[in-house]
Amino acid sequence: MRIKVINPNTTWSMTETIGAAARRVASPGVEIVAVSPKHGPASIECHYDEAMACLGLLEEVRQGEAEGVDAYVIACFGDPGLDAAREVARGPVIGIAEAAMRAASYVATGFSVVTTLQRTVVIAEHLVDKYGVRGHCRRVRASDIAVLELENPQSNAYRTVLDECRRALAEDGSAAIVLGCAGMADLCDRLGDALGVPVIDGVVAAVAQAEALVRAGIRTSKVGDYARPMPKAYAGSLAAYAPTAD
Ligand code: 5HY
Repeated sequence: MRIKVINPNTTWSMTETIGAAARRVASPGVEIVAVSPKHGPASIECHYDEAMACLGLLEEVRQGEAEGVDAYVIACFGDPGLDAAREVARGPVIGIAEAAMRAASYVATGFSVVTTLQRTVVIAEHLVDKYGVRGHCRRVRASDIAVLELENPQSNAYRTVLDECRRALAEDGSAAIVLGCAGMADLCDRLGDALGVPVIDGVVAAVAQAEALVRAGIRTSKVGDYARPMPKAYAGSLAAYAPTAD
C-alpha cells in the first residue's frame, strides 16, 4: 500500500516532520511518500494562501494517480482542495482537520482545537460546521504563533502551544485537544504526556484512517460530485492542468 502525504506548503523541513509522524503510525508494508509541491506558499495562514496552494496540491494528486498511489492525506489544517482532490483521486483522500476532529469525537464528548494565528480560526470554524462536529467542538483557539515559527527551535513553540492547550482544558469544558497545524505533529506526544488527555495530531489520525479505508476496499465514489472533472480547455498558463478524458 502506498499513501501520499502532501504538505501543501513548500517548507521542506515541515514536510519531513509530517513524513516522520506519518511513518510512525503507518503499518508495516505501508509506504509513506511525503511531498511538497514545487511551487506555492512557504506557509498557509489565510484564504489567499490556501487558494494558491491548491494548484500544486492537485498536481501532486494527478501525479499520484499515474504512480498508483492508494490514498492521499492533505497535511494542512484547512483541508485545502479536499473536494477537488477527491474528484481526481480513485482512492480515499483524507484531510487532517477532518480526520483529527472525527477522531477526537470518538474519544471525548468535547474537544478544543488549538491552531496557529488568530486569522486562521475562522477557517477551522467553517470546517467544524462542514464536518458536522459542532456538538463536539467546544472552541477553536489560536496560540498566536506563525506556522513557520513551529520550525524555529528558538521560538519556544512547545511552551506557547502547551499554555493555550492548558487554557482550553481549564476554560472550554474540553477533554481532548486537536492540534490545528500539521507543523505541530512533532509536539503531539510531549503535549499528551504533559496534559494527560488525548492530544490528536491530524497527520497521524489521517494516515490511520486512510490506511483503514484502503484495507477495507473503500475508495472515493466516482458517481455524483466526486466524479472525475469534465474534459475542457483551460487557457493560458493553466492549459497543462486541463482535465482530460482518461
Ligand atoms: C497547516 N498552515 O497545517 C496550516 C495551519 C494553519 O502551512 N500548514 C500550514 O495555521 O492553518
